[in-house]
Amino acid sequence: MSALVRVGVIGVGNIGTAHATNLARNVAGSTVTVVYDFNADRAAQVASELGAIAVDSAQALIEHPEVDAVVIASPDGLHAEQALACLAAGKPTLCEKPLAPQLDKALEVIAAEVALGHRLITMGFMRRFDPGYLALREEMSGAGTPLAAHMAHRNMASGPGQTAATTLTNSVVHEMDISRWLFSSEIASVLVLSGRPSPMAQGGLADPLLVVMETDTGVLIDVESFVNTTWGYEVRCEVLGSEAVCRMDDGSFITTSTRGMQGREMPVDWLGRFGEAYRLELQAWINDIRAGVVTGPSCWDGYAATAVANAAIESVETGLRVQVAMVEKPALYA
Ligand code: ISE
Repeated sequence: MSALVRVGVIGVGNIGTAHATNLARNVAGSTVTVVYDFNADRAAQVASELGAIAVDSAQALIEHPEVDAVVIASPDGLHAEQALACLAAGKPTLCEKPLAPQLDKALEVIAAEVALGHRLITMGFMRRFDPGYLALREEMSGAGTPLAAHMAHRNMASGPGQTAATTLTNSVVHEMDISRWLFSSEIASVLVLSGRPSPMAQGGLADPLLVVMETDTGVLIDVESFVNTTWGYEVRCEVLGSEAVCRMDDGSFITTSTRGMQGREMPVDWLGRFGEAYRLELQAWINDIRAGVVTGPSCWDGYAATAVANAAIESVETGLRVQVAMVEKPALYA
């Protein structure tokens, strides 16, 4: 491996471009050598801005001799097959969430990594690197027994073709992961309620959703998921312990009071809210590669979050509280 980790980025839409730019400019120890996007013009533009080359397939990028490590930032449905190709090529990979929207695909990746016998894939659950969530987890340790949590995850506008299922696998998957991380427990059951849809929700989308989860240790978590605020992007989390309640306000935005008004700027999307978390996540990943270790969120974390999301989809369809079924955890992820 050269002195710098040479990264190939698959998918240079919103988040892929942010990752590529961070890796080329804001992360120590890495450079971006190759990009791929199904939109060839977009790939060529990002490549020329970052001094990389564009290739014409994800496979060509994964196998490229000047790619030491891969970032998968393609559409969700392609993550698993590209992760399998990275495992076959033996290259360390940062895979954006979800590992796969479907459980069987996530399990295929787990099986391939277990067969390989060592971890190569890190999941892009960037909230675990967010200073706000880290401070919350630290504060919670002095709040007694965790009992409940109230979370809100609000996006400006739904994407084209968005459904309740994709809201769960693409968006609420963050709360499914961060709940496992905050409470060091698996999610045992989930119930999803949808009420009156917002008039801003297009195409009959059920929005907002109320997602109620219970961990296997009995912590109750409610998540309001709303993807059509029109006013801004917000992520909130409050944890109730037996001795204190701890609230993470929305990042590190400063509230200003003046002339009878009080307010602050709001981010319009996740890059505005979690920009630093993405950079820290990438820096940790590059540090790991240079040290020859893999310590970030694992394929098991990806699989577990997909298992909860799939149970949540079943709950939307049946209206029932659904138990989350998971396979036994392989020793690789102990
Ligand atoms: C997006 O893909 C993200 O990962 C954001 O963090 C999340 O807030 C958004 O809902 C997703 O679509």
